[in-house]
Amino acid sequence: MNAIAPKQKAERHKIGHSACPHDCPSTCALEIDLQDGKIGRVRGAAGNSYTAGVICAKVARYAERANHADRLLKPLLRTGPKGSGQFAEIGWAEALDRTAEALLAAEARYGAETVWPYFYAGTMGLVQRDGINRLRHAKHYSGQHSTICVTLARAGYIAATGHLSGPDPREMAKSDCVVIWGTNAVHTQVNVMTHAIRARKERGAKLVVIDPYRNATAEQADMHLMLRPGTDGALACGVMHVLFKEGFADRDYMARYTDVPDELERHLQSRDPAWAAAITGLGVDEIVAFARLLGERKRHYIRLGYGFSRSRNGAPNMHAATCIASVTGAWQYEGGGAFHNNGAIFHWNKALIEGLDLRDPTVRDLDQSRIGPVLVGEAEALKHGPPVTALLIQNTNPMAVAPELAKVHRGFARDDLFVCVHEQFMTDTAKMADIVLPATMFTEHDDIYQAGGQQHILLGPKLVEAPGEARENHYVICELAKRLGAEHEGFQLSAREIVDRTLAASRYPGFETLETEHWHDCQPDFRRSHFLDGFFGHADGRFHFSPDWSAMGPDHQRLPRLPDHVDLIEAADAEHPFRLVTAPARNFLNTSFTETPTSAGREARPSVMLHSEDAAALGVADGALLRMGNKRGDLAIHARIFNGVQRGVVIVESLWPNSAFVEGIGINLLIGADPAPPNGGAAFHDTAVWLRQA
Ligand SMILES: Nc1nc2c(c(=O)[nH]1)N[C@H]1C(S)=C(S)[C@@H](COP(=O)(O)OP(=O)(O)OC[C@H]3O[C@@H](n4cnc5c(=O)[nH]c(N)nc54)[C@H](O)[C@@H]3O)O[C@H]1N2
Ligand SMILES: Nc1nc2c(c(=O)[nH]1)N[C@H]1C(S)=C(S)[C@@H](COP(=O)(O)OP(=O)(O)OC[C@H]3O[C@@H](n4cnc5c(=O)[nH]c(N)nc54)[C@H](O)[C@@H]3O)O[C@H]1N2
Ligand code: SF4
Ligand SMILES: [Mo]
Repeated sequence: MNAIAPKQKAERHKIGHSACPHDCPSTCALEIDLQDGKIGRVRGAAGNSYTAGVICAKVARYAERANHADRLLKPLLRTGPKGSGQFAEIGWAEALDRTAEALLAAEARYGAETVWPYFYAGTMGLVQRDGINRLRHAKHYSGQHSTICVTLARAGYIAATGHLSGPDPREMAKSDCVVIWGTNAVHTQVNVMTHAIRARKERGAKLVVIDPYRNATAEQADMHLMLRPGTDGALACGVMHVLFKEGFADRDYMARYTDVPDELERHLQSRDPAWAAAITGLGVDEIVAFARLLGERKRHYIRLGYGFSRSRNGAPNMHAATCIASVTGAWQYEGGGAFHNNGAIFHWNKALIEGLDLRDPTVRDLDQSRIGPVLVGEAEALKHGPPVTALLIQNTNPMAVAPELAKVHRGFARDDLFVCVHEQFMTDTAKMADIVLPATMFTEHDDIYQAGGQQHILLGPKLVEAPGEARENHYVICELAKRLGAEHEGFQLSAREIVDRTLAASRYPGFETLETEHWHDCQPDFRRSHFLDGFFGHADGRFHFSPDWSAMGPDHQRLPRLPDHVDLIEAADAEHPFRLVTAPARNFLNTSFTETPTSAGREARPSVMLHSEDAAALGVADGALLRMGNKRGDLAIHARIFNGVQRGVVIVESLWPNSAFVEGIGINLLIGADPAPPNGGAAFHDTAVWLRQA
C-alpha cells in the first residue's frame, strides 16, 4: 500500500467552495473535496440558507463526470464525412486559425449575419455562458432569441405581476399549503422539497402537486391533481370560481392591489368546476377540494414551475395560475403568494461580459428553438435574410434538445455549413462538427453565478487544473476575437478580472470578498418581495387579472383578456389520440450526465409510459416495442405500463441522446418548433401522437 502520513494527507485534502453551474433553478452552493489536483465528493453547503446542505445525487457524484475517461482533451479536426465520427487531433492554434478562416470566408460570401453564434446554459456562469455575445455583437453576427426554456413561463408570470420575482423561496417552510405546480421538483430542483417538507413537518402544511403524471414529486403529495396537459388555465379558472362563490375571495385585498376584480368575478361565473372538469379530466370534487384548501389556508405558497408553460397556451396558463394568489390575497402573508423565478431581483451590469455597447439593433435575431427551420433554410425562420453557413456552438446540444429534430439533423448534415463545437464530451452535436474544441468544467475556470429559483449570487472560482488541453469558453472567445479582428476591452481581460469588474459595476461585493463569503443574499425586503405598497411591477403598481399581452410579445392577438382555457394546444384527434409529455428524467440534466455510468445506469432506456387500459386497447404488453409518431416523424420506443396518468396521456422521460433510440433519432423528432404566443417558446410537453404495435 502506498501509505501517506496522516499530516501529509490532511494537507493534500482540501475543500473548495463553488456553485452548481447547471441549468437548474436551485443553483446550489457546493463544497467540493479536492485531492491530488482532482475533485472528489461534492456536498451541498450547509451554511447556505437555500441549499441547506442538500443537493441532487447526480451532482454529488460529479467526480464521475469531471474525471471521466471520455472527456474531450484535444482539439479535433473532422477527417471523414459529416457525422462519421472520424476526427484527427490538432493543436489549439491550428483549430482556432481554421475556425476563424471559416467564419471570415462565410462572412465574405454572405455578410456577417450568415454566422450564428449559438449557445445556451451548459454552464450558467455569466462570463463563460454569455461571453459569446461579446463576439457576436463585435462582429454583428446574427443574434439569438433564446426561447428554448423560460420565454413562455416568464411572459405569463410578468403579464400578471409585472416583475419576475416574488416571496422569498425560503418562506415555503412557513407556509400552510405548498402547491407545486407543473414542476417535478424531486427530479428538477430538489431544494424545493427541502423547504416544502419542512413546512409539512413543522406546521402540518399540506402539499399539493399539479401534474399530468404521478411523478416522484406527486408521490409525496397530500393531493395530486392529475390533469390533462395544457389545461392548467381551466383548472385555475374553476378554482377561482369556487373561491369567489364560497366567500374565500379577499375583496379588500383585490380592491387595493388588483386591476379588474369585478370583471374577473363576472367572467368566471361561467367557468365552474363542471366546466373545468370537462377540460382537465379531473373530478368536480377534486377541483372544489383544492379551492377550499386554498381558501382555508390563506398562507399558501404556489410554486410555479416551467413544465406547465411548455405548451402553446403556456403563457396564459402561467398567468391564470398566478391569479389565484391575488384572488385569495395570499401575497400578504409570510409563507404566502406565488413564485416562479427571481431573475429580476438582480441588478447586473453585463456590458463588459456581453459587449452591449457594440450591439447593432438592426441585426436580425434568429429563434433558438427554430434552429431546425433555420438550418434547412426556411425563409421566414431566416427572417428573409441570408442562409446560416457557419455555427459557433458553446454550452448546448441542439442535435438532441431542439424541437423538430428531423430538420435539425438535416441542417447539420449540410456540406455548406461550417460548425465549430466547444464541448466537454463528444455529444450528438459535437459529432456533427468540423472542428471540436475541448472545454473546461466549472471547477477548472473562474465564474460568477446567479440563482433563479432562489436569491443568491455565488462565486465559482477555479479550484483545479483542467485535464489535457481543455480550455475555458472565455479563452476561445478571446482567441477568436483576435483572429477575427473583433475589438472590445472584454477580450483583453481574464475571466477573473471580468467577474471582479462586473461585480463592482453591479454594486455587489467583489471577487475577494466572495472568495471568503462564497455567496451574497440578494432577497429584497418582505414588502417588496410580496408586492405590497404598490410594488407590482406594472405602471399602476397593481396585479393584472387582465394582462396587456401586447407588452409581452408581438404574437398577442391570440391571447385572451382574462384568465381562461386557451384552445391553442396540439389537441388529440382521431388520427393522433394521445397527448405526449416529455418530462425530464431524474438522473440526467437535459442531455448532461447521459455520459456518466451511474446516471445512465439508473435510467433503463427510453420508454413511453402509458395507461394499462390504453396498452390493452393497443394490444401491447409491458416492455413491448411500439411505434409512436405524428406528422413530423415516427420512432420505435418501448412501452412501460404506468397507471399514474389519465387515459390518452403518455410520458417519455428525457433527454436521451439520439443513439439510445432504435433508429438513431431522439424524442424531439415529434416536437413542434412553431413559436408559441406571445413571444415564442418551444412547446415540449404539447404534442399529439399515435401509437401502434411495432
Ligand atoms: N433531473 C433533471 N433536472 C433538471 C432538468 C433535467 O432535464 N433533468 N432540466 C433543468 C432545466 S433546463 C429546467 S428549465 C428545469 C425545469 O424544471 P421544471 O420546472 O420541473 O419543468 P419541466 O422539467 O419542463 O417539467 C416538470 C413537470 O411538468 C409537468 N407538466 C408537463 N406539462 C404540464 C401541464 O400541462 N400542466 C402541468 N401542471 N404540468 C405539466 C411534467 O409532467 C413534469 O412533471 O429543470 C432543470 N433540472
Ligand atoms: N423533449 C424535451 N426537450 C427539451 C426539454 C424537455 O423538457 N423535453 N427541455 C428543454 C430545456 S428546458 C432546455 S433549457 C434545453 C437545454 O438543452 P441544452 O442547453 O442543450 O442542455 P444540455 O443537453 O445539458 O447541453 C449542455 C451542453 O453544454 C456542455 N457544457 C457544460 N459546461 C460547459 C462549458 O463550460 N463550456 C462549454 N463549451 N460547454 C459546456 C455540456 O457538456 C452539454 O453537452 O433542452 C430543451 N429540450
Ligand atoms: S439540485 Fe440543481 S443546482 Fe442543485 S446540485 Fe443538483 S443540478 Fe445543481
Ligand atoms: Mo431549461
